[in-house]
Amino acid sequence: MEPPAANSYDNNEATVGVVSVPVPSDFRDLSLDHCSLGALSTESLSDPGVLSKYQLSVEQVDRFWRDGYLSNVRVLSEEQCEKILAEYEPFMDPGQLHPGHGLFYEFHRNQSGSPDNVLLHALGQWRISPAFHDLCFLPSIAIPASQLIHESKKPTSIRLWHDQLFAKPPHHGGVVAWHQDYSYWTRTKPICHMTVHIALDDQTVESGGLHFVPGSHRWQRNGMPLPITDPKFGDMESIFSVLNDSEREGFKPVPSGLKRGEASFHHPLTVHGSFANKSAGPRRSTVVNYFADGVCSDSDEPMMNGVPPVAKGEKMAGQFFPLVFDPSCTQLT
Ligand SMILES: O=C(O)CCC(=O)C(=O)O
Repeated sequence: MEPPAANSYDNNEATVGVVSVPVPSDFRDLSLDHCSLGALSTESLSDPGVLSKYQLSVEQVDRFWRDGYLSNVRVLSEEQCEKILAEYEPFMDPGQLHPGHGLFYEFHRNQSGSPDNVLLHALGQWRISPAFHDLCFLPSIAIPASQLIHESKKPTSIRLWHDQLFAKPPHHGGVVAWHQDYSYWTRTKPICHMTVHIALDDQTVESGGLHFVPGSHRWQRNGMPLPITDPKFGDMESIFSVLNDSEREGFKPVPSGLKRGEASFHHPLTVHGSFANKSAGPRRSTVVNYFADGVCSDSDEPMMNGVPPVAKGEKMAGQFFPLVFDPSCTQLT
């Protein structure tokens, strides 16, 4: 077997799930800023020209609701990818802890715990980095998310839930076991959520690109998702322990085929996952998760590390769940 390449993802000692690093008092927590800072774009979500530039077609919206996902939507220019990657690099380097590191909701330098299967996974970079902050408010992402999030297929107000980083190093980048996102989100309801997965490198089967199981957004257990089968994300096959016969038969994953700067949008129940990165290049991506305005808390526990609880039954809102886009204030139909 080829020896794993030495690189910055590998320091298992630096694995921190719950982050408890102090943040300097003069470091600005960007969760206080509920609109674009101009780090990636000057386009405004209320400009009719911007709306028509990014609005999805009826055919794309129908395809999303038929398959449970829509892939290959261009959301970033090459220049925007470069800006994001410049702010991504310090997060991957254990030698230089970012001053805002303590604001991550979670930071796993290697979620699997195995040096042969390395997956950097973090939540909350929007609080720390202007480019990642602005990604959550970017018209090319927020407008399609608003169009796709509600089964009525009508544009709907969206709030930020959280963001995520997924990075796999060359040659020994880890797998992400098949899962439904809402299995991790049952502390909020009803199910009206959206995941936007943004590729910062071309994704191929060899590089561990994202795959979707078409139609699996209909797989439920009495209105609830499938159970979590591997919290460390390392065991691809674990989901089969909870699938019924017809789900096993319908389990036909399709590669997303994302190119750098493209996004896929997927339903919170769509089963997805990715294989190991065996290629010579890194496979870096970032994710923005939204829910529809009106989604409520279903738990009195804190929603994320460092985030105060939202009382059960209360609407999700406030500093950590900003309103990103309200189509009723625009001409989006
Ligand atoms: O990067 C991956 O392969 C997994 C990403 C994922 O789970 C997601 O985008 O929801």
